Amino acid sequence: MLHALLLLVATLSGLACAQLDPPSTFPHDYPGKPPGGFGPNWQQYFQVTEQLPNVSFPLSRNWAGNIPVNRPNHPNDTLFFWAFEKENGSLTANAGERSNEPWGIWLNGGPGSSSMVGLLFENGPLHIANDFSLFANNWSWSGLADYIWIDQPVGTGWSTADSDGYVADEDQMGEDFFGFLTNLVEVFPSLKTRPLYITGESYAGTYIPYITKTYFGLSNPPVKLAKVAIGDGTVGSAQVFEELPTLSVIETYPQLIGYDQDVYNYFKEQAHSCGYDLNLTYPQNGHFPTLLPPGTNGDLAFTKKQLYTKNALQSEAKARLAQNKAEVLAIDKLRKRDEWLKEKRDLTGRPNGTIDPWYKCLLYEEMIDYALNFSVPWSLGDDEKLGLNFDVYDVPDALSPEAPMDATVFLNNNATRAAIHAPTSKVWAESIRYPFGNSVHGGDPSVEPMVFLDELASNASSHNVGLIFYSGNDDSLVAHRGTEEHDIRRCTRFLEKAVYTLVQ
Ligand SMILES: *[C@@H]1O[C@H](CO)[C@@H](O)[C@H](O)[C@H]1NC(C)=O
Ligand SMILES: *[C@@H]1O[C@H](CO)[C@@H](O)[C@H](O)[C@H]1NC(C)=O
Ligand SMILES: *[C@@H]1O[C@H](CO)[C@@H](O)[C@H](O)[C@H]1NC(C)=O
Ligand SMILES: *[C@@H]1O[C@H](CO)[C@@H](O)[C@H](O)[C@H]1NC(C)=O
Ligand SMILES: *[C@@H]1O[C@H](CO)[C@@H](O)[C@H](O)[C@H]1NC(C)=O
Ligand SMILES: *[C@@H]1O[C@H](CO)[C@@H](O)[C@H](O)[C@H]1NC(C)=O
Ligand SMILES: *[C@@H]1O[C@H](CO)[C@@H](O)[C@H](O)[C@H]1NC(C)=O
Ligand SMILES: *[C@@H]1O[C@H](CO)[C@@H](O)[C@H](O)[C@H]1NC(C)=O
Ligand SMILES: CC(=O)N[C@H]1CO[C@H](CO)[C@@H](O)[C@@H]1O
Repeated sequence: MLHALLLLVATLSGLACAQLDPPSTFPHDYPGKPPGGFGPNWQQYFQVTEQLPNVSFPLSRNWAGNIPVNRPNHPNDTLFFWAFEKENGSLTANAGERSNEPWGIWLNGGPGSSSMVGLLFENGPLHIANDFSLFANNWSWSGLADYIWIDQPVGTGWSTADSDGYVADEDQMGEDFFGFLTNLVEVFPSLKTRPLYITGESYAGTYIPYITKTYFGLSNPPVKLAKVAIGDGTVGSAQVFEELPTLSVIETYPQLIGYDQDVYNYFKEQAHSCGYDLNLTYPQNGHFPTLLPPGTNGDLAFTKKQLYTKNALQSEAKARLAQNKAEVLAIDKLRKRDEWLKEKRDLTGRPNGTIDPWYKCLLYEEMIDYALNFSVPWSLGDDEKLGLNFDVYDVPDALSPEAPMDATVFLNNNATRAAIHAPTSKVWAESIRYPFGNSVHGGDPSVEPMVFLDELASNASSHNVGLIFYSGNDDSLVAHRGTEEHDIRRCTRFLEKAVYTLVQ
């Protein structure tokens, strides 16, 4: 179960690049929609009472649908939620009741990934098997507390947005989130005073700190935040969560480099040249030096990375591998690239340039390409049918073929859609390239939460809100070493508040 939790989730599918405006979508009005503002009378409307296809096992009572974020002039900007209660009556308790019983929210990342993936493959009560049948997950987090999976920001998953209503940045994301919560707690009034745990993974490592920051700025928040927990989160820069930890990933899984000591020494020296071998102590005195962007060789444009799904990352790696092979054949280019050798360890003795200094500080890309090209079993998978067999989120998983982890069949089925009150104005996609600022080419313009983590931790201390960062051992993309680095770097004074869990 913890293993499954670590699968992170995002793809580039969804929005076609050809279209200029992001799509306009809107919620569907199902029969029995109450008139007027939100209140407990909406529980009946949202309750999932129709039979879900392929679900032949009992589920706790659950509610689902779209709720507006209260953004002025954007009535179709909504978030989609699917809530499962812990025990009969717990989520429908009256205002002020069960005030010591926590409730939780789960968020997937992306940016632009649906939290339905977390629900259906990681920590929810119903799971989809490889053959698209459904089975009960007996270890759902809804067995611990009333739990709600939420698609956000607006326009993600089953959430809706008009074509100029997508969030501009993370601050707007935070405002939208509290607009939604303000309405949600009118439907389930006991949630106003019960301790809230906001949990999520991957790019939720950017969302959750911004949501928490927004919360601390509200004079009268609609909920009572108790803790936040971020798994394998992108709290810092891509360099810190991706490039810097590469050596530690290789040390954990030396089979990635075929146990080759020379190759290991090369990566080690490269990590040192790039300033990635920071020695962490607790308590840490002072800040670490600033790391320079690794993409300085101009050949691999290095922008703040979108976190892809396995499939998208694999095709990226595949493209790089193809390019690599072509370049190995082009002797002139190779010679040109060999000029890098002057400043790096001399590898001329190695056959066919098996370690390529051209990558400079892009150690993560180099590690993956190396494994795909030279290390069994990954090197066996260079085949369209087999896939590449490199699961960036779970290094020891070399399944061939990869598990499909595909929720489109279940969620886009009309009976499912109607039962969970999902929109009819869109097709559910696991992930979209999120169109920040309503531009299909827009990336996230907000600064990384690492920049305000000190202040966030200080606010959290004074509000008695716990911050939990946890990491999976097998995730190479957002690896634990990066989490240790950014938290120790920024939060030494507050580390007593943080819990580090290395999930085996
Ligand atoms: C759950 O509680 C409701 C009232 O809150 C009741 O009508 C219903 O029968 C209960 N269901 C089960 C399975 O206990
Ligand atoms: C889940 O629990 C049910 C009821 O206790 C049991 O029948 C089922 O086998 C369990 N499923 C798994 C995968 O353990
Ligand atoms: C909201 O959706 C409705 C359809 O339900 C549509 O008629 C309306 O134009 C949309 N509003 C905006 C601002 O996009
Ligand atoms: C900290 O709290 C103050 C209000 O006391 C708020 O204005 C500020 O945005 C918060 N900052 C963070 C990073 O939480
Ligand atoms: C970290 O420590 C190791 C040995 O203890 C040393 O080789 C390395 O240079 C140190 N890194 C930095 C950045 O000081
Ligand atoms: C990758 O491996 C193949 C053999 O499997 C070899 O022909 C090719 O040169 C290697 N590529 C690089 C970049 O070394
Ligand atoms: C239901 O499960 C079967 C496999 O048992 C699968 O073929 C089918 O696509 C599933 N349907 C839905 C709507 O999930
Ligand atoms: C699903 O519903 C839509 C209308 O909302 C309809 O056009 C489509 O044919 C339905 N699909 C199936 C398989 O019934
Ligand atoms: C320069 C060099 O070592 N070239 C070798 C690369 O690998 C092929 C086959 O694996 C050899 O034929 C080359 O001699």
